[in-house]
Amino acid sequence: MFNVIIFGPPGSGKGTQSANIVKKYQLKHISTGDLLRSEIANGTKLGLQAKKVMDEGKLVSDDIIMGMIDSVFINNPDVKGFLFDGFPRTTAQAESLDDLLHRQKSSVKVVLAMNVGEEELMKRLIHRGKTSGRSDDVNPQIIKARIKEYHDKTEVVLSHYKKENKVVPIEGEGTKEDIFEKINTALDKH
Ligand code: B4P
Repeated sequence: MFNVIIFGPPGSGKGTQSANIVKKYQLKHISTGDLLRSEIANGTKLGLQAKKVMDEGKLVSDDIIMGMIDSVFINNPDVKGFLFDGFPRTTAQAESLDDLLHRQKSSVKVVLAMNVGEEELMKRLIHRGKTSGRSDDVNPQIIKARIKEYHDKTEVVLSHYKKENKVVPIEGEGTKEDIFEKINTALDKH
């Protein structure tokens, strides 16, 4: 299996570039953010729990996230590979993912680490908030809390994959097309 992680702070282009990557490389897209928003839209118990946390800009618990990932694995036994978008966001999630893939005699092949400056992140998310209807994009304080949560809990996940030489840094500022070109070059080497 060809398993790829797209990694980066909120607003770094993970969701945007994922759409192009899954189309070109025929991978199954797993966005934990999209899965959570779908639970919220369906008004499930899990969705209600998650909404409260997401509206504070915090990370949803590892147990909830791993439960969702387990279900996607069970429902997609024959894929060529997964593109993990916005996951793993903690070291515990990264270790659980390693175990899950190991049981399938597979592993993470590449981690695309999107680099975007904080000013640009704020600009993009505030702009998206005008049309997205996402409650976590409209308030600059919540966006700042999400970026802080990234620095406090998520950035460290990169060291987990750096030890295994799997991280490819991608300059994430510029046109969406140019950034996709850089991602193509990185993935084609694998
Ligand atoms: P996510 O859905 O993952 O949200 P995100 O990080 O804000 O989105 P993304 O990074 O994909 O957006 P993109 O840059 O593409 O998470 C939302 C919340 O869910 C989290 O805060 C957390 O509470 C929870 N959650 C999700 N996964 C979790 C996990 N594993 N563990 C715990 N909690 C979890 O797009 C941003 C904007 O930039 C768009 O408007 C886009 O058009 C624009 N853009 C993209 N590329 C651009 C470019 N090159 N130039 C200009 N604009 C660009």
